[in-house]
Amino acid sequence: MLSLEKIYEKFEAKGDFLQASELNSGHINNTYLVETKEGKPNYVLQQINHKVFPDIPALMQNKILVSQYLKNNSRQNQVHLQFIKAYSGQYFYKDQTDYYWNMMEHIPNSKVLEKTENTQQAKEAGRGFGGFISALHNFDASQLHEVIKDFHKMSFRFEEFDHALKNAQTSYKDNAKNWIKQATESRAQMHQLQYLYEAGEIPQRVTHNDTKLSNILFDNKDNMLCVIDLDTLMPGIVHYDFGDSVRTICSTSTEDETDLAKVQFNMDFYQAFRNAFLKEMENKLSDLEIQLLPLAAQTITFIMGLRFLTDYLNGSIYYKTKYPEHNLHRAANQFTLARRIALEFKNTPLL
Ligand code: GN1
Ligand code: MG
Repeated sequence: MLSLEKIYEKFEAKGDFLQASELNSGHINNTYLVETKEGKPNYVLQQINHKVFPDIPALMQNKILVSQYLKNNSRQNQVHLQFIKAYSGQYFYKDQTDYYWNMMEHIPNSKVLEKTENTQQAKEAGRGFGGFISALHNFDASQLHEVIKDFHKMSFRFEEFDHALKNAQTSYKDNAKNWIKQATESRAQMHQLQYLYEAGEIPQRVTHNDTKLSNILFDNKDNMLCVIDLDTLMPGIVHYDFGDSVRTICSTSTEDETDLAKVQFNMDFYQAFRNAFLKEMENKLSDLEIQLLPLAAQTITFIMGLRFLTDYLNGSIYYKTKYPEHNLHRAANQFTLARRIALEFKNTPLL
């Protein structure tokens, strides 16, 4: 494989390479901070996982189209992602081992949060993700490629789970038996959003599809700067994004926490996030869409649990893991959180 320096030099960057260090984020791609001798700008260089994303040129086309649209259609002072062209003229570089790379300017004085620390951050995250979907309200979703087919479709995720369960090693099934039971018991309820979408009750929108807290950049005063990681941008429903945010922003633990007593739901963060999100949406959501927001939080948290569990049963071939039970522990964490969300909203009529 080429060195990171050589890959960096394939792009039309301004500065000379000084050093690169891995940014510790994400379960799928490899991401590096490239510091230049000039120091301004620095860059974020990313190797995209082609086992997960089958058509990377299409993915890059989505990212460029949407980031340019956002630049032309957002309020002033909004920070935007600035992708860098490779000397080939495209926004990606394919190396000799068929790995694809893309690069963007690093946004200075920015930080990423793994866990919400205060309601200001929850509110700013709501402003970020709500503003993102709102700004794309008039963007024609048919221009976008479906980068991962059926990404948040519950019936597809259950098909994958069923298949994994059928072929799993007995020891994996034994270790996971309580969570397999929980997944199976929730099956019907967790399909509700999908059925409403398919029945045309919930409108299609352009969605980000990976709206976790760590996909927002904050400044050092906890103001939101920018939404990042546009890899999974595709047509979807607002519930995917709202739900995925709530699962990370309103949990008192990260998804790697193994002490399930620490996995709690923070209602103050929820209210702050929700209110800011809805304010940005400026009456664009229907009453039914709003009514379904708590179910969305439960459903997307559940689907992450189901995907982690499926990957565990498959022998951990999809997500990066640090130890053999990592995916099982993540599944337990997410199923626990989904249950706590259901309890929090049990008196809220969902439909
Ligand atoms: C993956 O790689 P990362 O962390 O951006 C996954 C998301 C999950 C997330 C769980 C393409 O995102 O769907 O929510 O892990 N992305 C893909 O943290 O599967
Ligand atoms: Mg992602």
